[in-house]
Parts: sequence; structure tokens; C-alpha cells
Amino acid sequence: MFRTQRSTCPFDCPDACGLVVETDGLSVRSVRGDPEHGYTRGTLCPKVNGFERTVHAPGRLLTPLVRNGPKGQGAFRRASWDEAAALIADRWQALIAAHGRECVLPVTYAGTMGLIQRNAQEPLFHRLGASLCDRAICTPAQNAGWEQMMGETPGSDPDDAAQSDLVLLWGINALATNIHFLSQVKAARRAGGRAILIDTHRQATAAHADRVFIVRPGSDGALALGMLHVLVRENLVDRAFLSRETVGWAELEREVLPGLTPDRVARLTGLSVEDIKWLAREYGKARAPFIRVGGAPSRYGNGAISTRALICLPTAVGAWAKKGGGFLASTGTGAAFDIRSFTRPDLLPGRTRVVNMNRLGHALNALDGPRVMALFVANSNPAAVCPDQNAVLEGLSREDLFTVVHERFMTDTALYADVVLPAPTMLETADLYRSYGQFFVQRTRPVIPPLGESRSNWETIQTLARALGLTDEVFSLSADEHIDQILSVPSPWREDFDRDALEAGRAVRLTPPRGRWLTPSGKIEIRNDRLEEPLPRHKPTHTDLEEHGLPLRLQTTPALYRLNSSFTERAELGAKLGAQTLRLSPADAAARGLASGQRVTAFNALGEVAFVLEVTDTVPAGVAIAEGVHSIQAGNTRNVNGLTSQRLTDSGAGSTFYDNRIDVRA
Ligand SMILES: Nc1nc2c(c(=O)[nH]1)N[C@H]1C(S)=C(S)[C@@H](COP(=O)(O)OP(=O)(O)OC[C@H]3O[C@@H](n4cnc5c(=O)[nH]c(N)nc54)[C@H](O)[C@@H]3O)O[C@H]1N2
Ligand SMILES: Nc1nc2c(c(=O)[nH]1)N[C@H]1C(S)=C(S)[C@@H](COP(=O)(O)OP(=O)(O)OC[C@H]3O[C@@H](n4cnc5c(=O)[nH]c(N)nc54)[C@H](O)[C@@H]3O)O[C@H]1N2
Ligand SMILES: [Mo]
Repeated sequence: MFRTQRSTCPFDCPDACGLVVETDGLSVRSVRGDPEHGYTRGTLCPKVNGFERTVHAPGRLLTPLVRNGPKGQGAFRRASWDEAAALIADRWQALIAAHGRECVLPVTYAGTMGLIQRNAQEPLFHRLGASLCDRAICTPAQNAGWEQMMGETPGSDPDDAAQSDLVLLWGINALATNIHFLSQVKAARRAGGRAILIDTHRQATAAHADRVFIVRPGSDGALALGMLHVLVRENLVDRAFLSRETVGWAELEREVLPGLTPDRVARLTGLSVEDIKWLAREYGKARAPFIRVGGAPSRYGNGAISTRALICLPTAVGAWAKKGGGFLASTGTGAAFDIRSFTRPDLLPGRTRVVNMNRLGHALNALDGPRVMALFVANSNPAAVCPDQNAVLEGLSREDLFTVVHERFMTDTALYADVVLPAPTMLETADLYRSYGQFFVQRTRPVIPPLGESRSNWETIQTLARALGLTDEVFSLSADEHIDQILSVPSPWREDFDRDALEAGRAVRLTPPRGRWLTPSGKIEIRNDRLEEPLPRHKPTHTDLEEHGLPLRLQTTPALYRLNSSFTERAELGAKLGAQTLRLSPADAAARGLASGQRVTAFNALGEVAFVLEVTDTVPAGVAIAEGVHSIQAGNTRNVNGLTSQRLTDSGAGSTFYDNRIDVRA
């Protein structure tokens, strides 16, 4: 007998889809999009369609493993949970006694986005007073830029874009990374609206755009300010909105915008003067323009200040107040849940070191400060996803580093573990999900029992806490008890929340607070005097400043058939993704005597990476595109992160994956 139950896609994706899962009680038969979910509306991406093949993939880790060969070579023997937990507790206690509590470092990111399983490690490492991980690998610069101007104001509703007459897809490959937003784009276009894509190369989402503008990497802030210059000159700004709802417009108009003439912005962005004027006029004259911005424009040395410049666009034309208009980077639903009863920052015994995961390579190899001696990895694959892969692998190879990896599969990171612990998929655990790209929340219960001996992130932390002799109450409560506790804290976002529907497993909509700006001044803070740069300005990227740097700007873009490094277990997706490929323009290939299909080496001061070359006129001269985070077990010795640096953004200490230069040779 088969039965169906609702669940949620846990991956780090703005869509956070509702799922309908069919099982026989022990194994999963099919996974489909929930037709009754208000955002999923019954469709899924190619990765989670067929997710039963991930759940039951032959590579699933089913028991704890203990290393019994050289580091990094994948030699392991099976162990029981009791043995593995005792071994970890003994080693951690001995290392803490010898080196101090900060020698322990957790590195966790977003293997699952559920509030419990994503944050499970927090109470334990707070309680231990370990070093903490600044999980700054994705868009903290964008979040910082938003927060500096908009405070805790939620982003616009993606559904509104369906009623827009001009949707700007700005540095987002929605076809791969935010597929449900394309429904809004299609609806807007069906109703006579237009979509414009602004990117550094002609990527797949171009098929859904009326016009495509190719800009120089990291020049979005300059483009936004240049458009504002034109909007002012042509009297297309909403002065009533600006004087009522913002602070600092006058200074921006007086001190910053005069310098961003179309001529100068053309030089900075690579667009023509006519294109800049056209964009500004279309934006200024639109009834209700909607901007959907991706993460990429913020993954540069100027990422936060560029984000502020972008947010000035809807502000200048008052798009926020127009039905169908707005700006969406993140919906900001984190504000709807206070999870401190679970993460317990109050348990920290005192000050502790915070390690930025973008600088993991540095942290593992540095000799200054308390040396990292014990690494706990869960929900992440840092050997593949962190910048400066050579530094990360050098650190992970240290014989004196005791590494524990909690994983579903033998990832590039798990290969370097001393102890591997088996993790379940989301269909085997309970959780509470919110989304950063829409406003629905779902509470899930296990659909099938955990496979093999796998234990959820929270059960794993409970197991380790017990082995360490920790008796705090937080460790004794189940995931469901913690979820109940989180939901018992009231929030203005949940005033008319349908709790019964939530308990029945349905997606329930949050009500974002609207009608006021949640900033210290109560207005949109174009000028923010708390910052070193009170006004948005044009700032160069890291690579702009390397005058004599290598000639090609490297773009590390997400792939349709991968979620960062996840989904290597699915051979059919791997076949569609293909080999690790670098795309170059015909001009750059010809200048180097290179042809499509050839094996090439990309290099910079950080390392060398082998690719198969694809020559294509979708890529402009001076740019190189490497799509997807490939595994170094698939015949590659390094992936593209062998070429990305540990440099951080201007604010938010974010990653700068897109801000690197390379050259290529045969
Ligand atoms: N299929 C799939 N879906 C995913 C992911 C995945 O790996 N695969 N990853 C998930 C995660 S963690 C995230 S954060 C999101 C990311 O999803 P996106 O926000 O779509 O991805 P980005 O990396 O930001 O890149 C988006 C586009 O921006 C372009 N770009 C790069 N630099 C610039 C620039 O300076 N200006 C402009 N205008 N464009 C630029 C890139 O070429 C790329 O086409 O997607 C999530 N969803
Ligand atoms: N070159 C390049 N590098 C990138 C990116 C890029 O586009 N290009 N994207 C960057 C971005 S935006 C981000 S957000 C980061 C993402 O970095 P990560 O969050 O590390 O992303 P994933 O590669 O998906 O790795 C997540 C791992 O968690 C595991 N996992 C899944 N569920 C569970 C669970 O319940 N428990 C445990 N213990 N493990 C689980 C999965 O098997 C997977 O190996 O990567 C960044 N790195
Ligand atoms: Mo991300």
C-alpha cells in the first residue's frame, strides 16, 4: 500500500518548494511538487523531481566510519555510534585540555535550510565555548547593504512581479536558481509587460527576457547610479515619495550623481551611452517596475555598497508604493522566528573566536592564535565550496587535525575525515522551514524512518552532548519540542497565522509587516551616518584595483543540474552537467590559439585548474565562465575554487567568488 505525505525541499534555494511524497512506509516511491502550495504550484526543478533517487542512492552513508588509512584517501572502517561518539568526545576533551576550547571549530552551512537541522550545532558549540563559524559564504554583503538602507524591512513579494510592466532580472539566473520566479516573469510578459536581463554573459534565463544587457563584472553599482543620473536629468524621479519616505536623497543628488554621467558609466560598465539612457528611461517611465536581484552582484569587493546603489532605483521612482513594483533580494523571513531558545547564544562561557568560512583555508593553516585542532563539519562541503581550494585541502590534510564530518554522501570533504557520521535526508527528519525567496512556512514530520543508522543533525548533536557528559535541558528536548518552543514566541509576522494548517503539514503564509520602513529613522536611509561611507557611491572591485592583473575575469556561476556541490549522487544529472567546462569568447580563445573541446589549464596566483574549453559568443571578451561546483573525485584534481580568493567584501565579510582574475593556456 502506498501513501502520500507533504514535505519541503530543504535545499539552499529561494523557492523552498512544497513536496508531495509517495512512500510504502519505508522507502520513497516518488517526489512531486505540491499543487496546493501557494508558490510551488505543483512544479519542481529537475534536481528534486526524482528526489527518491537521492534518498536511495547507492552512495548513501549508512553507518559511522572511522579512518584507517592515510588522510584524504577514503580508507575507512565501519563503527557503531557508541564507538564513534566516545572517540569524538575523548579527542575533543583531550584537545581542549591541551590547546584551549577555541581549538574546536564547527563549519556548517546550508545542506538543509530547516531551522532545526540547519542550526543544530549551535547550542553545543556555544556550550563548549568553541570557535564559532561566521557562515558568510553566500550573500552577507547583500544582506548588509540591504540592512544599512532598509533595516529589517521585508523584501517585496515575488508574486507582485506578475503585475509589473517591467521586470529586471538583475544578476540572477532564475531558470537555474529561482525557477518559480519565472512564472511571475511569464505572467507579466503575457499581460504585456517586459523582462530585462542584466548579466555578465548571456546565460540561460536570456530566453525569458525581451532584452539582455551585458555589463562588466562588479559594475552594477555604477550602472544603477548612472541610471539615477539620467532619471534626475529627465525629471523621472518621484520627489514627493523621496521627501516623504527617505533621508539623504538631496545629498546623493548633489554629491554623488553628478559624477556618474552616462559617458563615465559607459566606460565603467561596458554598455553604450544609449543603452544606459534607454534603461533609465524605461525604468523611470514604467508604471510598476520590479527588480529581482541575484547574489552575484554582491560577491565583489564592492558588493554591499553596490547593493545600496541598486536599492536607490525603486526608491527614486517610488516603485515600492506601486502595485506590481518593488525590489527583491531576500524576503527577510528570518525576522519571523526567534530561534534563540534553540541556538542558545547565552550558553557561551565568554568571548570566543569567530572564523569566517570564506577564510577556512587561512584558519586551518594559520599558526597565529589558537590553532584549529578539531574540525566539525555538517551541512556543508567546504573542500569543494569554499574559496581557495588549495589552502582548504592543505588544511584538511594536516595529520594533527581531527576532523568529524556529518554527511549523507562521501563528499570531497568527508574523504578527509577522521570520523564520518551518517546523515539522513529531509524526508527522514522533522523540521520547520521558511524561505528567503517567498513567504510560506512549512512544518514537516518524517515521511520514512531514517535509512540505515543515519541520525539527523539534531540527534547527532544530542548524541555528542551525551558522550561529553553535558546535561543542559536544551539537549534533552526533541526537534519537535524545540519547534513548539520557537512557535510559542509571538511575532508580528504570525499574527493571523493558520497554526492548524501548519500542524497538518500545509504551507502557511507569513504576513510581512508592511506600510512602514523598519529602520532606525523610520525612513529609507539613502544616507546612513552610522557608516564609513554614508552615501552609496561607485567603488571599484578587487580585480579593478589589480591594474596589472591577469586578463580574464572569472565567473563561478551556479549550474542547473547542481545545487552548489550537491547532487553528485545522481548520475543522470551528472551526465547533463557534463565535464568541468570553462567558457571563453571567440576573441579570447583565438588570441590564445585555443578551440572548443580542448583541455585547457586556467591559472592565477592561487592555483591551476583543468577544464574542457567551450568557445561561445554568449561570453564577452575578457570574461571566463565556469558553471557548477564540480567534485574533485570526478577526475578533476581541483574545481574552480582552486582559482577563487579568500578576500572579503566591503561590508558583511562576504565571499568574493566573482571577483578573481585568471588566464588560460593549452
Ligand atoms: N540549480 C541551482 N540552483 C541554485 C544554486 C545552484 O548552485 N544551482 N545555488 C543556490 C544558492 S546557494 C544561491 S545563493 C542562489 C544563487 O542564485 P543566483 O543569484 O541566480 O546566482 P548567482 O551566483 O548570484 O549568479 C547569477 C548570475 O549573475 C551573473 N553575474 C555575475 N557577476 C555579475 C555582476 O557583476 N553583475 C551582474 N549583473 N550579473 C553578474 C552570473 O553570471 C549569473 O548568471 O541559487 C540557489 N539555487
Ligand atoms: N565556485 C563556486 N563556489 C561556490 C558557489 C558557486 O556558485 N561557485 N556557491 C557558493 C554559495 S552561494 C554557497 S551558499 C555555498 C554553499 O555551500 P554548502 O552549503 O556547503 O553547499 P553544498 O555544496 O550543497 O553542500 C551541502 C552538503 O550538506 C550535505 N547535507 C544535506 N543535508 C544534510 C543534513 O541534513 N545533514 C548533514 N549533516 N548534511 C547534509 C549535503 O550532502 C552536501 O554535501 O557554496 C559557495 N561556493
Ligand atoms: Mo548561496
